[in-house]
Amino acid sequence: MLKGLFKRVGATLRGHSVVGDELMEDLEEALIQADVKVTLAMEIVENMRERAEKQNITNPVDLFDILRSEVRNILKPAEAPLETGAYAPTTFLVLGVNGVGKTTTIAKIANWYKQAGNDVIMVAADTFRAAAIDQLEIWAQRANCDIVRQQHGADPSAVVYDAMQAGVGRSANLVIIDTAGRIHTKHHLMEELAKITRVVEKELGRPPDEKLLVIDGSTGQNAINQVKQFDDAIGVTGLVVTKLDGTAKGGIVLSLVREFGIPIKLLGVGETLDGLRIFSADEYVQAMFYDSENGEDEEADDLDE
Ligand SMILES: Nc1nc2c(ncn2[C@@H]2O[C@H](COP(=O)(O)OP(=O)(O)OP(=O)(O)O)[C@@H](O)[C@H]2O)c(=O)[nH]1
Ligand SMILES: [Mg+2]
Repeated sequence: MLKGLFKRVGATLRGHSVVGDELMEDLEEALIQADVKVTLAMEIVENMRERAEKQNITNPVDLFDILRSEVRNILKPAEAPLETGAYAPTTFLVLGVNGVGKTTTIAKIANWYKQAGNDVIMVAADTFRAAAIDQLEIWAQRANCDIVRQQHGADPSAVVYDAMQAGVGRSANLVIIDTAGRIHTKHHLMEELAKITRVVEKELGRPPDEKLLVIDGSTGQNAINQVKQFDDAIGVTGLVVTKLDGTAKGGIVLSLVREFGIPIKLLGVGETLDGLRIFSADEYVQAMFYDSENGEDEEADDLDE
């Protein structure tokens, strides 16, 4: 599903006949174009230069292996499974600015747990946007999960309180909370999200097991500001990077891992319930470089199984 995100990087390597300064400069530029932040692109290229020299590499195409291992080394520490609570219900709070794919991701996660035989409650705590509750309701039907909701405009914390009562009361396996991407002001939003976490903590006896921040993979460097803001205000335990099936160039994932060290838990690779992948550094690298190396436009289907 990920379509050789690093296509241009591959084209750069193939477009040179010798390994030298010019290639390295072009490579750095290609990485930056693929949403790798400048300092990290410089670091990757510098490491490659050193390794190429040590190994006496003269054919640019032989740099693929080195680049792949550099990228893998950056991504590997970001692998981590979703947390499970010490006692039921495991509770996930899903955060992110508007339109990044929160609700869709929640439906995918809910469906995944439900398919594995779990009792899942979806929580409609985005009460700000008029259509949000109905949207979650439709997904709950598709995933065959329960939903806790109130009317449009209700206090999100009150919805979460109801959901925790229900979830704790019947020891549901998973409670997953949808939140608003935008309300009156950013400050209000962060306050509201903080209040929701306090309600979970009070009712559950521990904070949410995951505070998952959803990032649109095609956002570019602005994603760094988003992570910073949510992490400062709420604390983020894991990232979900969505829309990697689209025009995303993939480098933003490297930048985020390097900048924050927050695990990447899941990837979104489609608009339907099955468009969710567990993040694996190896698979991500394989998918990124797939058509780069082959010089073809075929899709990498490694993550599509
Ligand atoms: N191609 C693709 N589209 C996605 C993916 N995830 C979500 N989308 C689409 O992105 C759009 C927004 O998704 P939502 O799940 O409504 O996003 P949201 O963050 O809940 O948005 P708000 O509730 O408005 O803040 C929809 O059109 C989704 O189908 C993905 O992994 N791939
Ligand atoms: Mg939503």
